[in-house]
Amino acid sequence: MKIKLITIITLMITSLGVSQNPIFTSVFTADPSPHVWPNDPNTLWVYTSHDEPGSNNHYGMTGYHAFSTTDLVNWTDHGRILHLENVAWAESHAWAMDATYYRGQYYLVYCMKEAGIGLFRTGVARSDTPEGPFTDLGYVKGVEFGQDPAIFIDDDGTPYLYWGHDRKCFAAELNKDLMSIKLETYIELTPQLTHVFEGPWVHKKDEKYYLTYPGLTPRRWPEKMFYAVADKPLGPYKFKGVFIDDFEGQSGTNHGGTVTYKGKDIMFYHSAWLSGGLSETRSAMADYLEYDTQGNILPIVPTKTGLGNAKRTKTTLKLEAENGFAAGGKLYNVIVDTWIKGYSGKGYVTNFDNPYDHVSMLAQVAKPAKYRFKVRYASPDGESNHDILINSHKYSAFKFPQSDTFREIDFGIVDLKAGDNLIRVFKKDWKPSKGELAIDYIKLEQVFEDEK
Ligand code: FUB
Repeated sequence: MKIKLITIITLMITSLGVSQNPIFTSVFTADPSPHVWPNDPNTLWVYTSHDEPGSNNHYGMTGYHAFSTTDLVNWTDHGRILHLENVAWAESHAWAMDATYYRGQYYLVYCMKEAGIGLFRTGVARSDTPEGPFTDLGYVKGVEFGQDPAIFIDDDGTPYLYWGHDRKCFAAELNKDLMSIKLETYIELTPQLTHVFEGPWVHKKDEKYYLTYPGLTPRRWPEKMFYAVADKPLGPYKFKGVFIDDFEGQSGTNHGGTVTYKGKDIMFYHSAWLSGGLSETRSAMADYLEYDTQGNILPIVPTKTGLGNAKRTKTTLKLEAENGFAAGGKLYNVIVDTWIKGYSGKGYVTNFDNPYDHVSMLAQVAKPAKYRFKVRYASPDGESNHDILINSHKYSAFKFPQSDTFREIDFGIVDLKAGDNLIRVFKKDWKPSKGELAIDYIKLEQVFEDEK
């Protein structure tokens, strides 16, 4: 009955065309971590973990995504930014994460189970761009059972780490390399956080520290979101109460964080709305967060209109060719170059010299759907001919007209399947091209039923 109701709600939302929740409908996302980086107040970033379509459990979670927007309606999914495969010390459970900007670089702080012993560790990965891909640096020393880490940098630049699972929550100041905690600052916050289960997140407002967390009232799932307030980052915290109660179509877990964007506070969390009520196949949600005059958080009741722009959110997957290898694809006999100027990201892929030379990029989506496929390229020496394979389907004889500079070309609508899709741009095997193709990025734009 519950599943039926969710399906009806989802259909109504889609047909009204105004849905802002779930915020991303192209891919399953959980544990959202929202941020505005100090050097770019116009862009909102959301980092998420990723649920595999069809799995409906957390055990097979393997990687993370980054999303960005400048208008809360049009979102870019920057694809997979870190995967279990890229973390030598880990074996499974790419669960909740957080991100931070610290001393000029971007960090992802995440949890995975350590290979061999199966203990949750808090990993740290770094990138010089907010969209990654991120490179693992190892796990934080001094943290055991490091599930659900959240990092908070105070106004004076001091970094703090919070983590917790299974009805416990801990915190400590981090050393400046973010790779170990200051043992003398380590504190268990559990007794201060009534009902705490996991997923702590700290934000500061009006000189107060707010610790929000998913919790369970005695022996009762699903999780609700609670909060506590302190005068210092490591407490003592005063328990305040629940601010996201049970709601229709929620998942067993809840988890999220808050951000101030363009003067408004927004709470990101997750539900099971996109999967039609499959409890462990989740999707990120966003609603405004408000306080009363005493600084108490007002209850949030999840709404389909979400951030209320009267327009449905639309996500475009943008995959930088030069990141193909780190983000689940491959560079086969091609190289990354920077000679032709005007590329986006860190470069482009070129030198498709021989038949079968190719670049592949990974597109992860929630459901079988149609996407508009665009490629940004240059081909200074003349037209170049290439095959494009989406999974095993060959969209052959793509012509890239001569272009000295990078430009986007629209190749029309393509089909993606639920889960992992490999998009491969091949050197054509039968007809030599005059031009030397340079691929900057590919884009896959969501196409809604009423837009076809
Ligand atoms: O997403 C996997 C796990 O579910 C997270 O680590 C928990 O907080 C819960 O959301």
